[in-house]
Amino acid sequence: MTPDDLVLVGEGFSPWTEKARWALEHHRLAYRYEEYTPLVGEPWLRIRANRPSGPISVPFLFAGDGRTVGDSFAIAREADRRGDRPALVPAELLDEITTWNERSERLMRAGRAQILARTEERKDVQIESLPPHLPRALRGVLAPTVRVATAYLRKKYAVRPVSDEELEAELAPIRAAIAGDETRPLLGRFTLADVAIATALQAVRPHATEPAGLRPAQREAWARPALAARWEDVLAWRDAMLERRAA
Ligand SMILES: N[C@@H](CCC(=O)N[C@@H](CS)C(=O)NCC(=O)O)C(=O)O
Repeated sequence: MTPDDLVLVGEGFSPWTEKARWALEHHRLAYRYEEYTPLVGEPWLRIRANRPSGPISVPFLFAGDGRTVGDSFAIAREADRRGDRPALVPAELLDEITTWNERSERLMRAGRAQILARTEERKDVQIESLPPHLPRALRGVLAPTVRVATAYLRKKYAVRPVSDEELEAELAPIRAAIAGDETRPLLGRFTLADVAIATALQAVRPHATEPAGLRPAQREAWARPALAARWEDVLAWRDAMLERRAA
């Protein structure tokens, strides 16, 4: 590994991972991506990260110079440090971006609460949650074991259900910032605020194709159709941001 080599460990269905990937790609930083399996992947992640105890989550970035970064916001700042494209977190906007990032965390956490509940209820989502290289018949047999991981994640992240009404309070400032212009960055110029909120809107309704690691039953399980119907303008803004990412 050379000092510039980057390895990102993440979950293909996760908005936090998507946010980190977008930040690295914004700066056109090459990285190797490794898929992480909740619960069973954690001991190996801790060993590699030299963090035997305390909080640890993915996305997690390993750099060839020995740096390790374990939070999507911090990964974006690391991308700013290494890249030379316009900063995602310019110093003069740090406070405002932090506020938007916290809002995105609340949206993503609400999404986690819903997907864990749906995973516990639905066998098709359980099957999709198992490593895809396992034969489908075996995934069918193993499906109920996914509940061990959901119980673990519930405890680890003190998960609580979040109502549609509670989420509307997070969505209203997004609508206000866009002010009817679906291509307008939240702070008037493209920053991590846009990346964080665009990825977090997965908790209202996932984008049609992103994140690519989100499988069909999972995609449906993330969605809140009644809520989404009231926030189509905000979702259209998200789609426009993703088009910009792909361009
Ligand atoms: N604030 C963190 C939150 C990351 C997070 O919650 N990651 C979850 C995604 S569901 C995770 O790692 N879950 C798997 C695990 O904890 O084993 C960030 O921005 O990266």
